[in-house]
Amino acid sequence: MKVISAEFVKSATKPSEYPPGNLPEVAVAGKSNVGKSSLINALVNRKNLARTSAQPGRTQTINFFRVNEKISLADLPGYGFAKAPLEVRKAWKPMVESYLQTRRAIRLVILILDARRGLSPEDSTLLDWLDYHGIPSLIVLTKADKLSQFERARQKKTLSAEPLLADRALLFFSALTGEGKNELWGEIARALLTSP
Ligand SMILES: Nc1nc2c(ncn2[C@@H]2O[C@H](COP(=O)(O)OP(=O)(O)OP(=O)(O)O)[C@@H](O)[C@H]2O)c(=O)[nH]1
Ligand SMILES: [Mg+2]
Repeated sequence: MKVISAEFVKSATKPSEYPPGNLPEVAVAGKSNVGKSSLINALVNRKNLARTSAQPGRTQTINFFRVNEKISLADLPGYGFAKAPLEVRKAWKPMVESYLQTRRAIRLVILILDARRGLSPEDSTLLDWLDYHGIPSLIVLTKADKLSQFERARQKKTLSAEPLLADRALLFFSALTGEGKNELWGEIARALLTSP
């Protein structure tokens, strides 16, 4: 998709603060530091629209962006960062759960995994939860630039053996090289088309 405009809309921690849900929304979820904000920046061809950091736990609110006045993107705070202050870790669950439970505009949740790693217990819990609630999700394996072709094939095989991931598309992505960007936009467009 050709990105003509991309802007930050607002940050929120609870439903009363969300922007109006009048656009179809794609949420980006995953472990802390996995590359969620970087993926959003790569998708919209902007260096720092979504704030990124080498330190895990950068995104601590739900950040909403608007693309082409047509699509809303929600950058969710990451989970599984053991070193985060207790209040931050305690705030994560209600923040993300109430978002996923109440946000009617959600059309797709992109679950990002580090292409080099396996599925964490938190990833499985989230995926299970999305499946149970019938929320469409897409697995994206990011930081693919760090893997050789051989390692990719091996990783795909390992992940496909996970019961939760069997029969699911696994899309390699790199915010660094732009690999997978067109495919990901294609998947997003498809999700927006096929949803009510
Ligand atoms: N090599 C490589 N590094 C990446 C890629 N995507 C992200 N990174 C790096 O990974 C680190 C974390 O990226 P972020 O985009 O801030 O990750 P996040 O998931 O938003 O992190 P939190 O907001 O803390 O949960 C940064 O140092 C990025 O430069 C990628 O595709 N390839
Ligand atoms: Mg982030």
